[in-house]
Amino acid sequence: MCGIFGYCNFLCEKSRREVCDTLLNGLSRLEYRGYDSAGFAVDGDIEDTLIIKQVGKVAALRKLTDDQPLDFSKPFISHCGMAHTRWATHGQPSQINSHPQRSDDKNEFVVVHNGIITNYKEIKLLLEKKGYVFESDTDTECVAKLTKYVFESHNKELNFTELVKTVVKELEGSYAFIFKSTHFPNEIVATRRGSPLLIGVKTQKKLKVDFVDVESSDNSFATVEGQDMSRPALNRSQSRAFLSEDGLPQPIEYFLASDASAIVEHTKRVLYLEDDDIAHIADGELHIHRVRRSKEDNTAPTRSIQTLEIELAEIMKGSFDHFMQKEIYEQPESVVNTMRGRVNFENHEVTLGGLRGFTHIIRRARRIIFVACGTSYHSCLATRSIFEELNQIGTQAELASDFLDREPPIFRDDVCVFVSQSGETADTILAMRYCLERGALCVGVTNTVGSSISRETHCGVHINAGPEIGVASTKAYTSQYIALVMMAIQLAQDSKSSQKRREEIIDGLYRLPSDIKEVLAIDAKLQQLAVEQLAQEKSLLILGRGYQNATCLEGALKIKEISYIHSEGIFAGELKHGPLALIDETMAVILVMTQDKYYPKVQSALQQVSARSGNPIVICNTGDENLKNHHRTIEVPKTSDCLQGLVNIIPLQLLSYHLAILKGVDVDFPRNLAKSVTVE
Ligand code: UD2
Ligand code: GLU
Ligand code: MG
Repeated sequence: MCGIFGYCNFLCEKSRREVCDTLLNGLSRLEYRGYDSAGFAVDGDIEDTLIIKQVGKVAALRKLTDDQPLDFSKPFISHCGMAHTRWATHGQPSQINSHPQRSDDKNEFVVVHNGIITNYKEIKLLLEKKGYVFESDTDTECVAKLTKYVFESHNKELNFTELVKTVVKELEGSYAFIFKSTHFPNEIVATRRGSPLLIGVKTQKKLKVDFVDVESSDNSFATVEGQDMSRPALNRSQSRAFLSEDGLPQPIEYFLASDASAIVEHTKRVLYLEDDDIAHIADGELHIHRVRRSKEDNTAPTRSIQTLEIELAEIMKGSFDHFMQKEIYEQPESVVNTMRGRVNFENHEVTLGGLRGFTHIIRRARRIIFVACGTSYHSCLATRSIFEELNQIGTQAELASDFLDREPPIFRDDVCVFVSQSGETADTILAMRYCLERGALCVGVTNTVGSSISRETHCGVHINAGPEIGVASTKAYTSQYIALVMMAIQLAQDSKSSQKRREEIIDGLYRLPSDIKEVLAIDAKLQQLAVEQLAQEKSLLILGRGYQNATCLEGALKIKEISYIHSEGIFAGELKHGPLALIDETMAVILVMTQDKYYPKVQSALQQVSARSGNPIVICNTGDENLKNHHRTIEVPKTSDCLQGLVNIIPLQLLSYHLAILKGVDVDFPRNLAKSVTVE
């Protein structure tokens, strides 16, 4: 989730204008990551901190900045500023929820944050008891306020590093942070766990060494006689990289960012922070400490300063060629983000905060009606049967456009679930309004906090997959699927009879990240399959049954939307009723045949296809020797039947990607399609 940028100049004079421009340009570089609001903090005129922030684009923030009554020519010999693009997870996109977040109205401590603090409610409660008044709905604000609280409860005697260390020890979740404080002018502390953060270094002269020592907490705060405890003893030997030849401090600039795309235009010398590193920049020096000093801490004793050889365009996508590929590969993490703070794997419970207060109504529903378009519709199909099984409520899945055409009867005791990555899909919004008018309970499942669907539904679930840039949806599909499975489990939570089944599914969810990784590991084989066998095809059928019907439709959609090869997902049960006529030795077929209760029936589909000289590629579970010996196979790990579709879709996503590359398609921007379909 979204972007962080920080800029520190030491002994090299910059005007306020230059500082603001550097911060705003840094944010522009991070725009591609997706965001809903932006803001930054710089020094004011009298030992204070200015915060400028608002909802919307970086260009609008630039304009807002220009409109401030500030002396932009004011020079700063040394200065630390920080900036943020926000993708809301806690609280709507609004000016007050934008970052930087602050400790109090004097901006004593300000912080920018990427990620989610899962225990923020407990911290907030504690601070409220101590008299702190919160102004935003973000999880981040509690971090700013906790910092002030810790500082004051230690009689303001902690140095900045120790302070942040004490604060982050209390935090759970994932984060990258930059802290700035009026108590520590011209200093910045940055730390991370789970979210990326790197630091670029720019000097005129060469650095003495190309690494920074990780300082152990033993000696870095040793009390030097006669010296104030509140400042770390300067330990020259430990920041030897930043001294010039003559041993004197030299002019230096630091750039902190979520990824190298925002840094590379300034410097190619970068240092990547590791989880639990605390970076302190002060007096032109960068010091790195660890949050916890533990004997098991086996991170390296130094952080090397590397030279980026790559070009901007490459960095944006990390080591990936396209956003779609990056997003496919992100799935082991994005599925965890969807479950984070919601699934308790130990006591096998699911708690979707967004449905709190509504579960009893949903349980009493006459029908559950899913309404969605495209890939989102497939996530509904994939999970419909687990809803029916666990809850014994009639559950139907509707394409929003067809639903609108039909204007079907909708009643007050219906529960309608609207699924959309962007939350702005026009057809789905219209269907939602239609159901709202008829008094049904409307539930949203979306990736975008503050979107129309998120706002207008009665309740819902944010899938928290992080921004998806590639037009062909991949990680949003798996996260929507999981959100719906979690919902089905939560609704059934009181039923004793389904307890074993729920536990089995939750255990499957636990293994999911490693299952997905296992499939990603056969990517080279899939690429080869695309090159040698599938790229030449005019048409490709994908067959399956039961839970895998959705996989077939979604796999075929991926292939047609980005490789432009005609592809159809076919319910294997329907084969005899028509599609079988297409099968001969030239027709390309992929058969999804993982082991569940439908396996024998899919086996008969395989026989029907083989009997017409078809030679399908079979997606099967690892170790299915019988299939392996007689067919071309793609092997995937076995999981709970109702989750198998999450694993099975991955090879089809990868195949569609490779086919698109072979066809020379601009993968992230396929012709005729838009990411967010906001017209009917
Ligand atoms: C909420 C916070 C999350 C974290 C967590 C801690 C937000 C956006 N989420 O997550 O940041 O603090 O609590 O427990 O602040 N909703 C709709 N329609 C939709 C999607 C969501 O009405 O399509 C509502 C939902 O009913 C809830 C709110 O939006 O009232 C937040 O939904 P969520 O899924 O982000 O909720 P949760 O509890 O996982
Ligand atoms: N959880 C924070 C918020 O919602 C940060 C989100 C982000 O990574 O942009 O404000
Ligand atoms: Mg879409």
